[in-house]
Amino acid sequence: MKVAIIFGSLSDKPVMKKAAEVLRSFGVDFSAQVISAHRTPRLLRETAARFEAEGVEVIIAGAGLAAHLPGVIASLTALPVIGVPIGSGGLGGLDALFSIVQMPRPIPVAAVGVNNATNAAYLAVEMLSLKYPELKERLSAFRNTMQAGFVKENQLPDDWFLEKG
Ligand code: RP5
Repeated sequence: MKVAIIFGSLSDKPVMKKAAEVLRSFGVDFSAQVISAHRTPRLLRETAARFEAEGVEVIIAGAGLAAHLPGVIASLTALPVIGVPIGSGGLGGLDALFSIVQMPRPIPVAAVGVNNATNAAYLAVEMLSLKYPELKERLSAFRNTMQAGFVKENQLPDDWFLEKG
């Protein structure tokens, strides 16, 4: 199983490293590369072909501003692409969100929330768990632990409405 993480600039790294952390916690192999649709278009084309040759199964692509990287790589391969809108620039990521979520048919890009590279990785894990039973088990164990932790940490005392603050 393999995920390729790409992002448009080194300035996206603080957001995109969250995807790497989640994939690593699930033991999913991944590669990471800075590549730009408008600054390195030829390299992007070659990279899409290489991903297919290497057996990459899901691509996570982060970009800010006009954010065409996820859509362009989606046009160059039939591998599923999860786009992460990055909140760089004056519009706080709304520009990137719209670019990614409004992909014209028939080239879809799955979109997560602005800067939510964490969810992009969880979605990639869910996709891969359809094929890899051991990953499905890890995901199920993670969900059970998360749920139990949530219940434990979110108990309301009887007099919760009398507390100050
Ligand atoms: C996009 O433009 C990148 O994904 C980044 O979010 C944004 C700004 O890039 P830099 O000018 O910081 O390289 O291509």
